[in-house]
Amino acid sequence: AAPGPGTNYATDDPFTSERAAWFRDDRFGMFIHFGAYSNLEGEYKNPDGSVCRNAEWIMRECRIPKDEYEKQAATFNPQDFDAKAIVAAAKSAGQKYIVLTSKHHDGYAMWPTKQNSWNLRDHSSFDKNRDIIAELKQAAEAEGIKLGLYYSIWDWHDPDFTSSSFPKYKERMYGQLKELIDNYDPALMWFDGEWDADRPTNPWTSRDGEELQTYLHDLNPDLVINNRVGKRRVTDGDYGTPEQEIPQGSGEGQLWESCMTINNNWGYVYDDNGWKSGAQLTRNLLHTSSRNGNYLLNIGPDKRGRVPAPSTAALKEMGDWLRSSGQSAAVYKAGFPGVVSQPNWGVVSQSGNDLYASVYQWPGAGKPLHLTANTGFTVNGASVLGSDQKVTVTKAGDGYDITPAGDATNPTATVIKLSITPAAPTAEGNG
Ligand code: H79
Repeated sequence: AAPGPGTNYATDDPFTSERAAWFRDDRFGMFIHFGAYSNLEGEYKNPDGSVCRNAEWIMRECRIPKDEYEKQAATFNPQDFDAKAIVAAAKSAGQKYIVLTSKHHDGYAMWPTKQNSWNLRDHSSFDKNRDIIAELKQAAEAEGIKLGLYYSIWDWHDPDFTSSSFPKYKERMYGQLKELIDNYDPALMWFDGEWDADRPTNPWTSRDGEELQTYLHDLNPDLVINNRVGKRRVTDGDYGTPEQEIPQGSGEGQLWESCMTINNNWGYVYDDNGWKSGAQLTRNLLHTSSRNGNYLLNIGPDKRGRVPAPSTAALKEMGDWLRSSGQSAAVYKAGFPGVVSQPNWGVVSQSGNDLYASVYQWPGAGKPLHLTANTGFTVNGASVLGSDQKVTVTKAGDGYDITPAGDATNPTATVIKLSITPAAPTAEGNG
């Protein structure tokens, strides 16, 4: 891949394709898990009265017979799905793109596909004139937010998802993907379910992944695609996809995006109250961006399409932090700091010749925060964002001590901005 145009970044920011430049800049997106499973809201009652619990995996994990799963999906009526409200929630969080599950492993299409009738228009109790993906696209576009679509390669519903009749499945899959691109012009495709399932063996191969990328880029060369289009090799897609984890490294030359839930499930579960705090989520975002990653944070609307209020509240808390005192500069268009090591008192990101030290553990007035330098640079100035307190920077040991005069301004993270001049390279390398 050619080096991206991200001249704002630290010098060791990973190379990427030109088409993923917006993705790298944007840093923060909203994931939406919404499908026929949402209609069960996290539990299935067996004929014998026993209850089985799961979210988007409920069809498989609860061994719901296909006809029973189809029967419940026929009552699915997300009449309160409000694309404008969802986009407003994303905007309030500072999220720049949205990725909606157009089809999860249960194979149920959330748009009026012509490939089969297993979809929200033809197999539901929903208004036949509505198309929630079209609604989301329109609402997102109006607010300058990009739309991406999740699509599961694995399909529990289509009988041709087996090795012997796989070509028939693949043809319908290609047909569905063309519909998605023609109808909704997504900026990004998020594949999933490419792995080797135990039974039946997932027939998807690396070769299938390569073919699919070529097919999609012939339709739209700008389409950003995640690495689960293939078998998650560095060469598959535009970026890596750690799930429910925040890696410590900086991606080793590959862009990455960590997807995570706000509570404990992707799909809606009525009594899942394991909500992460806005402060924790904000620190996750800071951690991710300071390691060259994106953060894709999930909401799971209920069976009527409503977003749980605690999700909306957490998202707004994140946006409030980002909007306050210019702190968003520590996240957007910022990345791994080439010149310093990550400290244990917070995280540091770099954008051009500015370093942003997001401090979690404030040392107390007059006590130093130490930064270990990897290469030579001089510090031209330092300030606490949103505060006029003085910050003293002195050379110390293997780097610099930053000593603030006053107290932390923010319990989530207080950002100290340092303007630097990197040392000119010498004959021996970096001086
Ligand atoms: O869409 C979300 C997940 O459904 C999907 N990827 C994210 C974005 C995903 N598919 N598989 N996996 C994640 C990993 C597999 C987890 C499993 Fe399980 C453990 C499958 C069976 C045991 C989790 C727990 C699902 C059912 C029980």
